[in-house]
Amino acid sequence: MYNCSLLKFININSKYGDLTPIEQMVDVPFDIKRIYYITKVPQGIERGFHAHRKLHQVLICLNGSVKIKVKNPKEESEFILDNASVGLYIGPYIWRQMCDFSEGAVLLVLASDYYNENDYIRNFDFYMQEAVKRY
Ligand code: T46
Repeated sequence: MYNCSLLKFININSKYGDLTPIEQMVDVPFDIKRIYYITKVPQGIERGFHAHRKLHQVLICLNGSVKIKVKNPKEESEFILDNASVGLYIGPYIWRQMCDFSEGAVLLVLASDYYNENDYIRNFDFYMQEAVKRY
């Protein structure tokens, strides 16, 4: 899907456990300026319901699983993240929802910029008006 795709990272597995390195501009297609993580999401809760104008992000589920629903004016798709060495890249003008968080799910997000509420489009009708010009 345009501006949204799975990334497979290296998983260094040994008898001591697993290690996944992620380097900016090598494993993800941007410089990482911020990380945040989402935990303790109660059952049945959905998050997201917005798009970003400029932000690039990679979502990685470090523990448990979570479903990510994404759409643009022409396409929509769903991804289940349940592997700490797989990330979902989401670029600008992709509407996203996160749901079906399993108990204990940990969703790590790598972001290309600092937090800026002005970069969010949180109303779907406004999103469509802006996004349709870009697809
Ligand atoms: C996204 C998905 C995957 C901050 O103060 N700083 C931050 O860096 C972030 C990410 C959020 N916040 C505040 C803004 C809200 O008052 O934390 C509160 C919850 O944020 P929000 O409702 O946007 O959370 P989600 O889970 O719906 O969305 C988040 C990111 O905001 C968003 O960029 O793509 O995760």
